[in-house]
Amino acid sequence: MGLTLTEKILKAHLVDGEMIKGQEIGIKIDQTLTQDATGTMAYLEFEAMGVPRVKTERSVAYIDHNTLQSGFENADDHRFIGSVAKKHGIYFSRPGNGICHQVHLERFGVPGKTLIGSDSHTPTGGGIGMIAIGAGGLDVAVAMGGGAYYITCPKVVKVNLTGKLSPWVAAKDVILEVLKRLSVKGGVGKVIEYCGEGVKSLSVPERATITNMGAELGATTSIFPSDEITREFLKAQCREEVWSPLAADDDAVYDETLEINLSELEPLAACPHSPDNIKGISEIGSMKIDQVCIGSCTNSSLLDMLKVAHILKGKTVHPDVSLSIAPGSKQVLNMLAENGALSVLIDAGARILESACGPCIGMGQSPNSKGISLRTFNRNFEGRSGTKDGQIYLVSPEVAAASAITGVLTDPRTLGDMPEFKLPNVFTINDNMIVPPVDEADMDSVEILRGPNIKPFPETAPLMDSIDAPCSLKVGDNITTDHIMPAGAKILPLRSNIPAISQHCFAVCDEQFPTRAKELGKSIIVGGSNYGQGSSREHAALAPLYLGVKAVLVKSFARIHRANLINAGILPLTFVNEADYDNIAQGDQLVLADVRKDVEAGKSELTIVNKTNGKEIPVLCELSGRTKDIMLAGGLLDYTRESMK
Ligand code: MIC
Ligand code: SF4
Repeated sequence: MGLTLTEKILKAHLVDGEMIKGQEIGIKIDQTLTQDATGTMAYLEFEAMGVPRVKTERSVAYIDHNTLQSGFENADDHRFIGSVAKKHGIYFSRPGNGICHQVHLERFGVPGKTLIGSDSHTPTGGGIGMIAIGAGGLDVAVAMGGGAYYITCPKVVKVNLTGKLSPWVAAKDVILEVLKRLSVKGGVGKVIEYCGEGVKSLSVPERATITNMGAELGATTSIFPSDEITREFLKAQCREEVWSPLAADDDAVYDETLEINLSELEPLAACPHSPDNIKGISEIGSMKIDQVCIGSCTNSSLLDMLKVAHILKGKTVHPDVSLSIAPGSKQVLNMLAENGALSVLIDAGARILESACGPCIGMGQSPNSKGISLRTFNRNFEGRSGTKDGQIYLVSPEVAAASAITGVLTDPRTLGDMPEFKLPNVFTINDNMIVPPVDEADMDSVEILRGPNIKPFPETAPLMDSIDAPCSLKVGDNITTDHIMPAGAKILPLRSNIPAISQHCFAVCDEQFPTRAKELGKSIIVGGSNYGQGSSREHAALAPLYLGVKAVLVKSFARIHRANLINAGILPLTFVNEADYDNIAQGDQLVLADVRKDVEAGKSELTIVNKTNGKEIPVLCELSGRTKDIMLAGGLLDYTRESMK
């Protein structure tokens, strides 16, 4: 029986377990990446492990998220990360060099290799045939130390692409179509593998847009084959030597198949407030807009920018619209400057931002009250833009640019003929903003620069014998990590200070939560389905840990967040009968008697007694041998320390 590309790469990296779908497997990690909003914590964790040099083939630390320096905190974090990187064998991509996923694709990614990153959009690397997975910072720290990374052996979904995109229909519309069909939880436990004739018509940046936003499906990752188009891209990056051809076997067996005829797609938008709330641009109609933001790791490649420049050429941004553009990397920005496209953007009235995440993570450019903002990004969760009642629509760069001129949502197919946009034969390459680490022999000469805002990892404790605690918060379905631990310019500088950032935990849902939880001392959170979707930020587990949360009981979890809870020593539980969700109210006193003994014994069905209403609620506690030991130890850091003894 033939293998899928996913299975081939996973098999070649398997170090623990068996390739049986649904079971936990450990894989060897070749490359890691971090960004600054998760990086400080990840490197504190790495330091706590006491491993002197990273054991990966390549580890890179990027500064791209917290680039607004309105106080000393972010700049201190940048310096800290830079010094740790230099000492411990990690390449350091300086602020201004670009968004981690864009730069990694350009300068470091290698087909067939495994990559984990402390950012949920790490699957961007699947655009060149990598198995690239988003993970919590602690998992990345362990991988840097040479440890395996554990995932549930995934199902593989084949997306068979046929036909060719019509003019002005974009790669973004492909992934929006997949989101429309599968929803934000449709990818959980699965890898999305793109195949078929249609693949040949998509360039690497287009493929990367699709794999990037596959994160919004909840998928483990997404992947394209590595073919001649991949080779051309790597050659143009002067890295042809890392290329190898990779594809699924002809007789590979998939768990599910999705057929997409590219020729039939039309321009789409994800409407507020979810990436799977998809409608056609023509269906929404010519709605008046207030803002357009172009950029983010989804759509900031040179190809995207050239399309935008073509549409804006000789035009002026509509008087009622603010247009901002953040090219994805120094390379992209530099090439736009060299070929004159930058001047076109400036001339049209675009506000050019530095090559960083910027508005995507609420670092500036929050829209006006109730403002309608078209963004080429990947997430439109409520409040993420920094404006609570902002209405964010996720669209392609083509729709964004066309609408910026007209002031209303505009179908780019009205623009007339589309020229052929080509990638250059050679990109402008200058890696002068990537600092290599010092040699191992010199590492003692590097001083680690710690700012006063950098506080240690919160205290952990082994799993309690019994948990007798109130429900401190009850929330509904599809709670995102942006609800649990909001980002934005005000809160992000606290990412390296868990006591301080915890004061903002769940601020979007209930401002009283942090005070209440702290006063209660220990408590349990109850939620609906797909709890913890979105970002990989482990702060969404570390803040509850600091506030005394001992267990989270929900209808279902998103993958990375569940792993982060376990890593933080918080028990993840799911309802056996979803209807029991209604049998718990906020404030009820819940008891999990003898939980430690039961977990130790490998019991997966436990009972919670709701002392307030007398109901007995069966819950699932599904832990494997390894995750069980992590829970018992009080989290991954303690477990790793113990196993290194
Ligand atoms: C995001 O897009 O939500 C982020 C900010 O990149 C996060 C990481 C973080 O919260 O630091 C992610 O996607 O993992
Ligand atoms: Fe940065 Fe936005 Fe991409 Fe997250 S989704 S890495 S914030 S650009």
